[in-house]
Amino acid sequence: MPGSRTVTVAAAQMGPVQRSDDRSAVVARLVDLLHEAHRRGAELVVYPELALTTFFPRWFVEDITAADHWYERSMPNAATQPLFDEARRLGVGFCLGYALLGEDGRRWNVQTLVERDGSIVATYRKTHIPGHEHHEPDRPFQHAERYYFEPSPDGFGVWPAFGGRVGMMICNDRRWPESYRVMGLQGVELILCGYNTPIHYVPDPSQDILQGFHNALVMQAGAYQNGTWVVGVAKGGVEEGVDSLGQSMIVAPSGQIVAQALTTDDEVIVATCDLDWCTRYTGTLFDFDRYRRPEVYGRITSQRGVILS
Ligand code: CDV
Repeated sequence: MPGSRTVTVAAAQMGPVQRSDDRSAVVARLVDLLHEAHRRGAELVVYPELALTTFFPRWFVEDITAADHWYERSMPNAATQPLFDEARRLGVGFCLGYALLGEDGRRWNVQTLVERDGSIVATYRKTHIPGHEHHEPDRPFQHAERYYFEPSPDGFGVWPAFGGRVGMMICNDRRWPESYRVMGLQGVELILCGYNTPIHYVPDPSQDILQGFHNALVMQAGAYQNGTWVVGVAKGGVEEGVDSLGQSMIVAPSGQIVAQALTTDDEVIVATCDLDWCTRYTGTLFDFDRYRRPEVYGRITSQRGVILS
């Protein structure tokens, strides 16, 4: 039976964004997805990681300033203002992933959460940056995120928004249990996560066939073990020759998938998330205060790699 605190959330999956697609064309797609989500009752629309551009870390440039045009200098800006305006007019909030180039020249992979009245709740900077720092010419495509983005020093926050407690993470963050747990320890009820996941994992192609399984595995486990809703949103399909996973999903605190995308294209899925449902898990099996043993978890924060004992 639904509780009193519900939020209807849309995962606005996107198909590919090609290199030649300009911001205004992409923003028009985002507005179309917003309209579809609004028609279906959504109060919050979650877009993918790096939603405004193609996944540009697949190319390496010797001079990083040659990549500056992939980054936003501010948010909102002239290109994204139509999305902000339309969302506020409809009274729908959203979460948008993009690359940010700060005034200090630092580069971040971020998601900005915007409330229904158009106010910015927070901008989260990606914590776990996968891939490589240098050009690897033997790869079929680059994954040079570690060249293009710094890892955030902030960690994972949780903000009061949409009548609940909302956290954010970006793509690779979803594979790490620490991401969810740090938010779980702040009472998170709804985690928003955009992603770009190529099907072909160059360092170990045996994982290719498991991409969908691993995607669901980590988000379902993270949701269940922390008693939270998780919304994972892909940019899928064949983008500049690279086939990427769709399978956007909304996962309940039980770990069950309540909605999942059927295509790898622009597609909206919607679920009404009962935030009070979280306490069924955080108040029982995962009553952290009662059952956790932080005194024996010291290695989690004091150590990075494996130390053989
Ligand atoms: N954009 C990402 O962070 N992608 C990563 C890599 C490893 C493919 C991911 O975890 O999906």
